[in-house]
Amino acid sequence: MDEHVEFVLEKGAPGMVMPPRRKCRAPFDPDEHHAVAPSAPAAVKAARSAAAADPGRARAAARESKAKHPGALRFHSGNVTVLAKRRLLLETDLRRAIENNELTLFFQPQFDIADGHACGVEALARWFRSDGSVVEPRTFIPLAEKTHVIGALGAWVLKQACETVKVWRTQRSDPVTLCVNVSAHQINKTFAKEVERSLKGTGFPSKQLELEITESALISDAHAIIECFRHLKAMGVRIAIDDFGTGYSSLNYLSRLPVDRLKLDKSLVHNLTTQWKDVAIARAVIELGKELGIAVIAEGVETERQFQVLKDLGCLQVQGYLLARPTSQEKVRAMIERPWGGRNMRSTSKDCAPGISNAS
Ligand code: G
Ligand code: MN
Repeated sequence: MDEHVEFVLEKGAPGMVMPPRRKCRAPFDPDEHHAVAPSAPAAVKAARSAAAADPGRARAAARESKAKHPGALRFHSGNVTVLAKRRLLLETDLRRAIENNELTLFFQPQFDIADGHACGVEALARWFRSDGSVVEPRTFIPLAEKTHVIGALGAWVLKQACETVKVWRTQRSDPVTLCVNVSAHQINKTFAKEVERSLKGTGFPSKQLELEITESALISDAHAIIECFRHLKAMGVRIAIDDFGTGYSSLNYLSRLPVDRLKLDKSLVHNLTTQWKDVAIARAVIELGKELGIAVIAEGVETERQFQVLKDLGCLQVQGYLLARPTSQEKVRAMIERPWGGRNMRSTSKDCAPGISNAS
């Protein structure tokens, strides 16, 4: 057996019994993990003493195991522990970051292809650490999801975004739709109530808020999520399916869920100029949206050629680096007041695409 071993077992794993509490000397949270495998007393003994010697490491290892192998009995080597330890540190930092306002919201505008009118903004969190480094959401969101920090993080993003965007107006002085990403891990019985509280607390109109959930999240726990989103819909909140076209694309939830918008995934958009099959899929999604009365926005539009293909396919809305990168609230607020964010247009009367010199 590895010298640096931790014994971890999710509570309630099949075939295992919990030890009586008084006999369980390992000093970590009993709700979270650890139990005894009666058939392996020696292993348990060794693992327990290792865990008792370094409970922080044991807890981190348990979390690692729980995320990857729920319900399993696992032994961790030192290597895994290094990763788990790093994650534990990051988790502590992330909790502190939320409390200390180290998180900032950036916004990325969305535009109507027909005339460049800004139709929405997507709120995206950035974590600026005190040492000057920036942590991208693709690093800290999965971490937040695994460690339950996601609830606090999601609540912060929603409240902050509503507070910031409520006075923003587009060039036609209509209010801008605010899109906020929601993780499946945030959704529980109280989620709709929490959203309602944020809307009331900030005075943000519910019909201007669009919550984005990924397709894969819908596969994992469709029933609970659909229930919750029905409540949200009844409150007037809009619903979008993020990264559409990459998950299992079970179309069945489109008829069960009150979806307002599909976000065509950036990987599909990326391949539009090289893969005829992806063009066919994009065309099908755009047509499907039209049939169902659901808006379709293409995300991750990076080149003029992609833009042109989308326009030819009848896509009506775009978001991506070609038009604007996610940026600070001051910059994006100025952007949405002008067509195409104020970028130079290579416009003709028929063709109104952004100029190549403007990609930043
Ligand atoms: O999963 P979701 O679609 O919410 O992802 C949004 C992420 O995509 C953000 O991190 C944002 O910075 C990034 N993003 C936005 N526009 C583009 C783009 O044009 N290209 C690429 N590669 N990423 C983009
Ligand atoms: Mn999104």
